[in-house]
Amino acid sequence: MPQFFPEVKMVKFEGPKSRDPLAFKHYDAGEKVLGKTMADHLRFSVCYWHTFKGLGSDPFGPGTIIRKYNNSSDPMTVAEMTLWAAFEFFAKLGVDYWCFHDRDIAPEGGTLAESNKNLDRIVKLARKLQRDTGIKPLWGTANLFSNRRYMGGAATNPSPAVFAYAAAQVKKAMEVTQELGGAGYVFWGGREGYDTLLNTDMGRELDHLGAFLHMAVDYKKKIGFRGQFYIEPKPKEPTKHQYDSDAGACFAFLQKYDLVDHFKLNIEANHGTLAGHTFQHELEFCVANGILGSVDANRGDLLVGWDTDQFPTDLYDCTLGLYTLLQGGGFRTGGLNFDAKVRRQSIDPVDLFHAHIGGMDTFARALKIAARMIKDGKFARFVSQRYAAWDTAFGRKIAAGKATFAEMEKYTLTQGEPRIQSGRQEMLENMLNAYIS
Ligand code: XLS
Ligand code: CA
Ligand code: CA
Repeated sequence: MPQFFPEVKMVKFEGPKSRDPLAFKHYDAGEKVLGKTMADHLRFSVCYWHTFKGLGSDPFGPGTIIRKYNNSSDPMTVAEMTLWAAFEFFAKLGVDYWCFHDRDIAPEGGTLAESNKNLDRIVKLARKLQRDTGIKPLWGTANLFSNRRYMGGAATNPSPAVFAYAAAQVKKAMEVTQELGGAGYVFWGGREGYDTLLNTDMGRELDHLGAFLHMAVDYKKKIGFRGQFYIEPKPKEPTKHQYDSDAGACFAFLQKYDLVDHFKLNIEANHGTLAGHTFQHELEFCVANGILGSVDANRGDLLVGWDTDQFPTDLYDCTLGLYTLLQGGGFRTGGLNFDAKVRRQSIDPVDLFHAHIGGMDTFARALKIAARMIKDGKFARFVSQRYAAWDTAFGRKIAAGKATFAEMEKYTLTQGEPRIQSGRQEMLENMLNAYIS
């Protein structure tokens, strides 16, 4: 096989003093942090769609990036070459996981049967490359948003025939993910939303989405797929409003349709900020409600304000995210998947390495900082002191749901004005900066 990244050898850990841009300064896979290796905490994954299929197109122009593995007029040859390139990249970077959509790895054929045949051929090669390298899917998924049949959504399409096509596609994508030993399967609501309510029956569409996910749960049981199901929130883009708009909306949906036992969430940082939240907020909501699953690691751009999917380099945000994640027990089936793309002027293959090395080093630093914050326990102590009065007999009775309004009135009439305390936000922020510097 030709080498697609000959200019890069295996990426190694050289420590913070290294000046080699193609070496890790902070990510040392085997280093133990809070009793677990960095690799086991962070579970890095490379995404197929941006890293190997993204060629830098934007609404103003076509792609700028030319890749050697695209150099054939036969789509199946391109698919095979791309897979070889991908596994060379995963191995050189030293990640254990990858993520894919069905249509990223194999081209769509003229019929569903043809598409499935293409997929089977590529999956056979993927199994061989996985065996050679030991790399596995963190999760798989189906692309239910690119083909024009899905313009009005997939599970929420006004046509049951489109619903059926989408279900058939997910059925196959689940089988393939299982065959490759995937640790999970993601449902991101591609075009499950609306552009105008003038043509949309929202209640009906939500019911259909619930039915679709129940069919997936049933099929999972039927084939014995043991991977974790995830829903990935996003508030808008491509539709004006996506039904799975944020972690809160997903949780309400899962509860209403009795799906909460079968799904966790895949939180993407840039989707959180598009929803008007922070990355940490979305994770904190998941921890508080027992639905923390996996993470799509990236960042947006404050000034562009769109789903720019940039590589995560913001140490502050990553530290706060990991602080919450570690307190929530860390990843089980999930991991940090770089759902991020290089900018369209970053046209060289080596730019893909710079991007991933930067993201991995940022999270490795963040992990060490968050671990120190947890070990020292200063923030946790502050929070538990702030709520200490809830641990008294009076507080516990209210929290247990055993108190009444009349008792509250009696208490207030006898105790008078409550004593209030400072939230100490600035002190805490200074403390955080001291950890980060
Ligand atoms: C798009 C989403 C998508 C999902 C997988 O915004 O991030 O890539 O992660 O379908
Ligand atoms: Ca994503
Ligand atoms: Ca995104």
